[in-house]
Amino acid sequence: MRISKEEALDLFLHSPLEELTTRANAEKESRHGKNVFWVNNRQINYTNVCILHCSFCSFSKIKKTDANAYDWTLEQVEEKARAAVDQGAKELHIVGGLHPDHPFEYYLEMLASLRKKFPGVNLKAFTAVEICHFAKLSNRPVQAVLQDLKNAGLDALPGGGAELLGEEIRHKICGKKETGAEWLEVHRQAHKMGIPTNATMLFGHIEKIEDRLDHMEMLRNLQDEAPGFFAFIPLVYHPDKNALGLKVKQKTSEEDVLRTIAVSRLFLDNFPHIKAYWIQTGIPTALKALHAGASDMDGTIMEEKITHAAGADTAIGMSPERMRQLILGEGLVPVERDALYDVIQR
Ligand code: V47
Ligand code: SF4
Repeated sequence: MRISKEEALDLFLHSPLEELTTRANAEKESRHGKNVFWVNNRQINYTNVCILHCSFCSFSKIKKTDANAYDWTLEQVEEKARAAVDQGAKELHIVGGLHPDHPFEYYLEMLASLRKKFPGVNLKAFTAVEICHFAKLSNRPVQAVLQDLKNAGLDALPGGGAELLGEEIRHKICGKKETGAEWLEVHRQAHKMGIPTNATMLFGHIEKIEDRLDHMEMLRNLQDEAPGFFAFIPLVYHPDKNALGLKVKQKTSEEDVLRTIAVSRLFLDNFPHIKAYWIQTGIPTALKALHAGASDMDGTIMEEKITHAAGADTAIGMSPERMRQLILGEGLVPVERDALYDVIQR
């Protein structure tokens, strides 16, 4: 039976950790048995120049002239993609800052040329925030933008930019970003057009547990109305070198991460997967999360910039062999997938 927000809050605050994780693990096993999904992928962050300045972000640069600002050419993007595909990548996860100058055609060309050169790889590209930016740039509705991107080769949308969807907390941490309702609308449109997506949640900063549950409820409602989410990804806030870090000195605790994963597995009963994003949780916590409701390890990643700009101390990627060994070491079954959750190898 579906749990309410009040029940989820009670579980989060009062259930002994082991009872909670055991219950979430049973839920995960009823869906996926011992299977743990992972993808051979690469993240490609094509630029860090961004017209926004979210309080938690250490990655973006406002000025193109900043010493650390970069903006890759399509050839450079292609080089990164080739290196990944040569190593067996099945997914390219492409996201970047909101660059002030590139026309919408730049992004279409990026997808079209990658699709042509690397037909076997899934293109999981552009957060809802970027999609809204493209809609403004091209002065066209979101649906038309998504259709053009789909025609150019887009397979799926990643889940970034969701942060926390509730109005009040969103205003506090990223007031200039598109609203929660706008984020949801992009994903609604994508799902209706047959483009699957993910959903993230940035937690462990100044929010209340109620904000997390409000966020999850909005996602659960959208998934009921217009199904299309594959995975929910709790993102652990990292406080180095960003404005929010002046208020929040430390990453949240392992217990908070495990409780969040477990409650999300129980609450989001219409989501196929909960991800343990090892880049942010650290590998030991991600492995514990696999016994607390998570059924997906994201991937090999190869190059991570956003969390590492904010002080992540994990490696920036891992080999497919290590991924398999880590999952096997937990007594679980590694299942290699692509971005659309088609199984490559069990
Ligand atoms: O949207 C920014 C977050 C996101 C920080 O869809 C931060 O499969 C922690 O969305 N500390 C990008 N997080 C990452 C993302 C993602 C990752 C893995 C898989 C998928 C998927 C999506 O990173 C941003 C923002 O919410 N972020 N700054 C920070 N200081
Ligand atoms: Fe720009 Fe995204 Fe960073 Fe916000 S989180 S400043 S939109 S790159």
